Amino acid sequence: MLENKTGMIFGVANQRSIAWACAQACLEKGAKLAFTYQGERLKENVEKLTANLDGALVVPCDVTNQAEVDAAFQTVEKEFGKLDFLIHSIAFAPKEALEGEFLMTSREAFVTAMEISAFSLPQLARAAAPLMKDGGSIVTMTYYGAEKVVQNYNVMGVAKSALEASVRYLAEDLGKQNIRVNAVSAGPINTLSARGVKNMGVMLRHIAEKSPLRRNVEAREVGNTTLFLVSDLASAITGETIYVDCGFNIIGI
Ligand code: NAP
Ligand code: 1JT
Repeated sequence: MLENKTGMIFGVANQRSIAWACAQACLEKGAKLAFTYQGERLKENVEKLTANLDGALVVPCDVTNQAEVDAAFQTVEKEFGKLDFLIHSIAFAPKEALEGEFLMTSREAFVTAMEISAFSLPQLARAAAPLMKDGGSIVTMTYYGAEKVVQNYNVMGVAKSALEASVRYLAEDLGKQNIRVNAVSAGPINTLSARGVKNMGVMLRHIAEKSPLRRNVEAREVGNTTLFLVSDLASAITGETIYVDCGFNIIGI
């Protein structure tokens, strides 16, 4: 399904990362991938995970460093010649902003969360578009806290709202070039990011009880929906946020 297609994946920290599940789904369907990592700390992890993949690229890319972003896309252009899809699976907010009241969010925490979790999408889309010569597909990861108040999600919810709105504006801008832009709204998954979150266990149990499917979502399932969105099967879908959450978001009381 993705034979002859090349993709760039941002946000693999370890084997539990949603980005890694997306990568596996795409690799199974024949895609050639470039992985980016943030900082030396994660270099070894990503290199180990990708060691036995055919023709995979591994490049550093901290989105707060524009020179690194430019260099990453230059490497991909040089090695792959073109890009068909980009998977954005990056978010960050200081830990203290993900507990207590949103009211108390510092200027610094707000700006950091918005820069890394929201601005990075238009930033990467702008760099990717010139390489998407035959059109393309961009997918980002979001969460329900963008839309409804979820205790402790706080400034990340505000950043995810900005991210989802960015998906719509980018879809309009890039539609002319046959580049589609969508978001996957995943239910909570126990990844490295989520591990630091207070009451994650309580939330996972609540969803296992209340969601229509009576269970939590697996990263593999988020990967499969992302595969669908980057493939030609989704050729008329753009600007959307698709829920992969065992139906939890449709429940009122
Ligand atoms: P993860 O494995 O920790 O992935 C988050 C990634 O973001 C890490 O690779 C992290 O690198 C990267 N990142 C942070 N700051 C960065 C920067 N300045 N430049 C480049 N990369 C940076 O956690 P995950 O749960 O898979 O998260 C992936 C995406 O899914 C996020 O957008 C998250 O909001 C979204 N999501 C997660 C859930 C969930 O419950 N897990 C639910 C819905 C949506 P470092 O480790 O170096 O910081
Ligand atoms: C970040 C973190 C982004 C955790 C994230 C995230 N996107 C989803 N999650 C999981 C989550 C987090 C909270 C939550 C529900 C789900 C942590 C590091 C910063 C980026 O609240 C109920 C807080």
